[in-house]
Amino acid sequence: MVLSINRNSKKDTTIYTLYWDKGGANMATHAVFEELGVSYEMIEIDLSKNMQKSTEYLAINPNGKVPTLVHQGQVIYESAAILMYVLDQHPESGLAPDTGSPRRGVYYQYLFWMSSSLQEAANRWAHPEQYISGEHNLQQVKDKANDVLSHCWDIIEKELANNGPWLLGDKLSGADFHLFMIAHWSQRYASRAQDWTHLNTHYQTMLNRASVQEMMAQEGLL
Ligand SMILES: N[C@@H](CCC(=O)N[C@@H](CS)C(=O)NCC(=O)O)C(=O)O
Repeated sequence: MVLSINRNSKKDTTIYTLYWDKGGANMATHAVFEELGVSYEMIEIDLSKNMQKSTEYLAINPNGKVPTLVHQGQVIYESAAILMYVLDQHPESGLAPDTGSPRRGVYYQYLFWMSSSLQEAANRWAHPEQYISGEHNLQQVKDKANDVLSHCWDIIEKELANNGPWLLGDKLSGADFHLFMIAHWSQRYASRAQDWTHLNTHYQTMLNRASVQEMMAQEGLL
């Protein structure tokens, strides 16, 4: 399915193309497109049909994973990198701290850390078979991932309690969209972000944003 959102705005000199799957790691950038009000098209890569491993898609993203962004002919993969790149095209949005400001460092910190620690643990919990051969020790992989997830939620909970309501304090940023995405996935995990007080408030607040609701409606998640 190809979804085209064309807002015919004068600033839309190029359109973003995002390869996606329902509820995949595309959710954060998709919501950010809505938040920014830019034009974009979404090309569905149905993971249930293994489309991510097709020759055509592997030629675009050799990892065989979604999301992938194409902008001005440039292919970019990795959800956090895509999010940061898109926000750098729209500095007026204020969703990414100014380059060189101390907050920019914290913004990098959270996006890199979520990508390499939180999101990675989420993947290990959801897909333990990707990390170990055979079926005997899958539960051990999940148990360990569960511990890491809970530890990560503890870290974020403390940060939100002391310096919230957003990851960067009083200012919403792209990092909050990435956190929302992983928190949303976690509803089916043993370690759910929603079981931490401030994380749950963050999740519900993000969920109620018009941009997030629109993204979820378009992805068939409501
Ligand atoms: N680190 C990558 C992970 C992307 C990822 O794991 N995507 C999943 C969907 S949420 C996927 O495409 N899985 C298909 C597969 O592994 O075959 C990112 O953040 O972009």
